[in-house]
Amino acid sequence: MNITSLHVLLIEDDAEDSLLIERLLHRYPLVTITTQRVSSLQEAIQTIQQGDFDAALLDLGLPDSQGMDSLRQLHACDARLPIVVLSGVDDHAIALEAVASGAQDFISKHALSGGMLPRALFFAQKRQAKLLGLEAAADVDPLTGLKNRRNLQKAFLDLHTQDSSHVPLSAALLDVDHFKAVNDRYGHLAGDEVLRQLSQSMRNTAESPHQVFRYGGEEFVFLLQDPLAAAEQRIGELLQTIEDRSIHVREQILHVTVSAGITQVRDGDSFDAALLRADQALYRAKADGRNRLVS
Ligand code: GH3
Ligand code: MG
Ligand code: MG
Ligand code: MG
Ligand code: MG
Repeated sequence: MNITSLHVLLIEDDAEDSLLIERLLHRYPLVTITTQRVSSLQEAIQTIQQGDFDAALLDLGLPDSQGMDSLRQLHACDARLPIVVLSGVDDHAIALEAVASGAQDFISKHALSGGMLPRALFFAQKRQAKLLGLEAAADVDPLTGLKNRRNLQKAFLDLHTQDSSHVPLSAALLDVDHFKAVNDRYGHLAGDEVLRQLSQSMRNTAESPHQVFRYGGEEFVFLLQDPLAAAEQRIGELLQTIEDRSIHVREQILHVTVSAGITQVRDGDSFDAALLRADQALYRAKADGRNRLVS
């Protein structure tokens, strides 16, 4: 067991209930549980932003908010915080609705005894940590460790709507040249290793705030917070670095090149529109002889 302490936000307006709950939590022998108590939803929302909580215990009857509304507002404030709902009403329908609305668990105040509440919080925290880990893993390409295309559209929108008149954005699509021949000649595992090593060079080019994604196969997308000329220089240097790079795969030394199409994102561009222009430019880079950048 790797959790030895839990910091819990207790959102409860009733002083007696609070005392009882805190006593149950503080007396728990296996995990050190600390609590911070607030007695309204507004206070809870302010406190969440300051503190570092592992879980929240939410009373459904608060002076400034009632029922599922509290749950939804709390969830909107911090979607990562696991919430266990407490209610004075032991109602199966409410319990199901709470869990369906994002609560990790529902506990009736009449059923509070012994280790039940600490256990519920402990498992809520564990489940949430697991879930967040799975979600994070789903965004990462397992071969290269780069971000995959799952959040590409969202990343584009985040950057592009950020006052695009002040933050220019360029998009580049890169494709490894004659990569099929690498696989055919050296084998698929060697091909994988080439992609891994190429992705290291790409990661260096995509230092924050720039971003790189493995778009699929041997294709990569860059979102660069650069006007076109600076973006062209950045990707041009990357292509040169890759051309110069000796890729060691087992006993062999390989050299590969990459072609790229690049475009400046325009006001009102959708991601698809920008990517289409980058793809058309990439097509010309291939047709013009590969190992080059076209805008
Ligand atoms: P071009 O210069 O026109 O891009 O030629 P190409 O051979 O790179 O183009 P093509 O699209 O025909 O081939 C891409 C190859 O990339 C085919 C596919 O087997 C290989 N590939 C895609 N994903 C992976 C991968 O994860 N690992 C390996 N080893 N190969 C991959
Ligand atoms: Mg209450
Ligand atoms: Mg390709
Ligand atoms: Mg191709
Ligand atoms: Mg290719």
